[in-house]
Amino acid sequence: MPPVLPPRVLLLGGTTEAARMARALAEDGVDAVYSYAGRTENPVAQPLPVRIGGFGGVEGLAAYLKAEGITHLIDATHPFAAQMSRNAVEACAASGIPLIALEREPWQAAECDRWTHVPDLSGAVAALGEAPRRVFLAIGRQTLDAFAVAPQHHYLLRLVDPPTEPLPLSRAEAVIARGPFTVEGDRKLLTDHRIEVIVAKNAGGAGAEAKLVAARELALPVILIDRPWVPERPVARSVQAVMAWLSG
Ligand code: 3Y8
Ligand code: NAP
Repeated sequence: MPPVLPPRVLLLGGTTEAARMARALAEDGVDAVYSYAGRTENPVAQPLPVRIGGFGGVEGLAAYLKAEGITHLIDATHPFAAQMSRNAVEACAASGIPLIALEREPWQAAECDRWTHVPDLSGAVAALGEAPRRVFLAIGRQTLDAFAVAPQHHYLLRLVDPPTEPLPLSRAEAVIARGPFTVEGDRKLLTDHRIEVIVAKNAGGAGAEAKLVAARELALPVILIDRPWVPERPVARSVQAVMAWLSG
């Protein structure tokens, strides 16, 4: 019987859940690497060795898994990081390496919530309507240009880092802040900027939920963008479930 090698884990991170996963792996002394895409200037430090940057598509990831002797992949990326999740499923299938996704549940509306669910960014633009509105566009930086077709609105943006080039929206102002956010902070942001509607991704999780609770308290409407499709794969809803999978 060949000796069972201890696991060597690649943790695809960039979320609150990934940070919790990193702490559990570090506390258990698991040999693991935390991976960031390199989207932000100063990502939060992690209690694991960190690598930053893309792998170079499916082939690049498969080569990394082999070169680094990875035995398990935990995909704890954001539900909207669909390309990364697709690549991970493909690379692990090609490499015969087990994969699990640590994924948070989508947010569910409460009775009193005024939510409109839309399938994608263009659905969100359409849901805003023609009449000019004061919009909190809480979707980050990467997909702002989808709203350039609706310049009549006043946009409040929240970005992790100061923009390095002009924003694609003429009537926009940006606050620079990194979550997790608080309800009181988001309630103040919404009232100070006289926001009439929020556009957000159905990210789930606690790190971005504050604005939805603040919107509920202020009886503001929310346009919520559905998650993109990701392929079938094993999914865990808790760090403990992933640790059990790892020791299984
Ligand atoms: C680089 C790592 C932790 C992780 C914190 C979570 C919570 C706070 C809320 C709003 C919504 C948004 C955005 C958001 C949140 C957490 C989590 C989450 C939303 C950091 C981080 C990285 C990123 C990338 C960044 C995106 C952007 C999205 C801002 C670190 C802080 C809008 C998503 O400028 C850019 O290029 C930013 C890009 C992808 C979405 C976009 O398309 O612009 N996240 N966010 C990760 C990497 O390099 O691999 O810098 O430390 C992580 C977090 N952001 O450690 O507790 O878990 O979701 N991130 C969304 O959900 O809608 C903000 O403002 O209310
Ligand atoms: P994406 O569109 O799904 O991925 C695009 C490419 O970025 C991937 O193909 C990969 O490049 C690289 N990449 C993505 N995540 C990576 C990671 N964790 N480690 C190494 N490379 C990564 O990704 P995204 O939506 O831009 O998200 C990027 C990061 O931000 C992820 O860590 C995600 O968890 C975090 N995040 C995203 C959002 C969001 O709204 N999208 C919200 C919060 C946090 P190669 O093909 O070259 O390997």
